[in-house]
Amino acid sequence: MFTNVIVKTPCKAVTEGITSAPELGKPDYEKALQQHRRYIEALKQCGVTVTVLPADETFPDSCFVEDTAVLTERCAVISNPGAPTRARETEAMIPVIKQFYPEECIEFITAPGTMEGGDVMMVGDTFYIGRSARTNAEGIRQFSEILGKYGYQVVEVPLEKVLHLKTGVNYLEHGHMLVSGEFTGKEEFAPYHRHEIPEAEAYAANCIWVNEKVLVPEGYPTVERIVREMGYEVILVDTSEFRKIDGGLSCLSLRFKAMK
Ligand code: CIR
Repeated sequence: MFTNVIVKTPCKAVTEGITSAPELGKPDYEKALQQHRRYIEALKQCGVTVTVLPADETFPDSCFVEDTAVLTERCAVISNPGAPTRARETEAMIPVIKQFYPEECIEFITAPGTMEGGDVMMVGDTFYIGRSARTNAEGIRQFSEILGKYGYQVVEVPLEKVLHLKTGVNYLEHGHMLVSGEFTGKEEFAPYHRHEIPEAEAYAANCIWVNEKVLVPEGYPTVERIVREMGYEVILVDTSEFRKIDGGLSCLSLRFKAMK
């Protein structure tokens, strides 16, 4: 169960966030703020305490806090984002994470290692990590060494096309996994009950489980039905503005069980 969530208000510069899909247009700032507020309400419905950090105009992508850390039940790992414009987003997160984790349980990925939290998927005591344009071999080596100390297992998954691991695969607990595109046939995920997402709804493979409820992006009826059939209460959240800059539901928060 998660006790806490950290989010960060989108800044005005969110319109200049990194995107692989410029044809979708730039996010509308006001609409992004509205959608973010609704996202916070949805998280509160899941029984977590939400810490809302103020917007930071220095970093257009800074609302995607997931990429700055991996927060486990035994330690916090501050990442080193591989996107140069995002590398220093972690600095503002450290004092916030210190409120929830004892200093001796806070670890760091350091250069030349890079890692973004969007590449890390937790399945019980196993952490799958995508080797991507943002997370490199050295970052994975450091992450494995750190998590090994805390009794966790780390499994590397090479990515072919998508930005982050969780762009295409998400674990929704109780054995359920949403998989799309390049992840549908991956052997690593064979032990799970894999629900294949059709290409037209691939964006919505990025759903999040929060304390037995699941947040699903609005406008993807097949994914909504699949998640309802798992037996979960679904909360729909419109993320159209974040999608324009490759952001999904998971990217917008850090969900965790606080250690203090
Ligand atoms: C980026 O390219 O870094 C942002 N525009 C999107 C980050 C999405 N984060 C995530 O999937 N965890």
